[in-house]
Amino acid sequence: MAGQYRFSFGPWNIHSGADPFGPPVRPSIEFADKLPRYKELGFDAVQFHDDDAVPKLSDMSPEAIAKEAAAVKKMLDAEGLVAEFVAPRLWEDPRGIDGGFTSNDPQCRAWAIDRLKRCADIAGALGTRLIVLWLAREGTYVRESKNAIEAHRWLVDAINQLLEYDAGIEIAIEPKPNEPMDHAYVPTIGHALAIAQQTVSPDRVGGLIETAHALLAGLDPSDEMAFALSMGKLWSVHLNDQNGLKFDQDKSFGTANLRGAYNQVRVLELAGYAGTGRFVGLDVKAMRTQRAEVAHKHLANSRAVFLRLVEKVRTFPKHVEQQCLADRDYEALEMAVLEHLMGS
Ligand code: 3MF
Ligand code: MG
Repeated sequence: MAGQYRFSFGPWNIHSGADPFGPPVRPSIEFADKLPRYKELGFDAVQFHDDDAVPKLSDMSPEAIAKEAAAVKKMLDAEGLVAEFVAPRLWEDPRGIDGGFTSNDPQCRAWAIDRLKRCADIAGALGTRLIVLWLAREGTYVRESKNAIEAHRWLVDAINQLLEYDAGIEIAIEPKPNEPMDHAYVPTIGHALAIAQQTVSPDRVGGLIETAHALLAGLDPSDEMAFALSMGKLWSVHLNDQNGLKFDQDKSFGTANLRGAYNQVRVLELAGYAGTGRFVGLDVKAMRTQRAEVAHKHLANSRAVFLRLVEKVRTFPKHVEQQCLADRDYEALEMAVLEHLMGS
């Protein structure tokens, strides 16, 4: 069973527990020391921000960046790991303070597009063709501060420039409705895939859906996934969980809403996602209260819950489902699902 799905996470998912109200509570761990953890925890692929791979890329030439990324590829090879994707971390640079692609400052917009190209170079050196765009600060706190119509066109233009720069690249947009911004410009997968259609190469622009982001938008993550899957455009997922409408919690998969988690696994099963070769990414964070010695359990637990739910989806009695649908008895269907999940 585990062999059919392949799992990934990013180095930021093993972290020292700082939050906006307090400092780190666990020692920080070097990237190289995180790598051996992947296989131990049952994972095959690493998700990268561009500066996870090349920390000082802002001060380096394109050639030096590609060389350093090639050295990281060797570290992956040594651990039997692959890179799943690279995402440009525009939101920590001073030039990304007001977004980047949608900044009012043309110099910041030019910088953001240039950084996208370096990100593609890093992806090439790491052996992946997937770029993920989480558009963190592409939005506003104050609606009057940007021309939102123009901003959406700038976004399409930036994506086009990347598609034209590297013909091998695929882009998965990771929508999120808010945080850090009050409102973000691409809040849902519907927005992301509409943007995709406006680009010069719609077939090379798809989506990554994060459970918590869909919930923060007031939507059902499994239906968001189904929307992308119906178009062959779900190119990764960030499974996690979220307890209501608040800050992005990145809780372990299934911990707040086990049935919601079951439904996400169900759509992936319905789509034959395991056979597509795409990864199941887990964007989960250890709680700040977790001691350093056990601050990796959230990853193994999330993967274990996922695989248990695959079992549950595969063993749900098909004849019961068919009978309930034929009778239009959805109360009976719902009870059958709950009984199945509760193990009776
Ligand atoms: C923010 C996120 C991000 C993205 C990551 C890769 C830090 O809510 O989910 O995690 O997933 O930047 O795109
Ligand atoms: Mg994410």
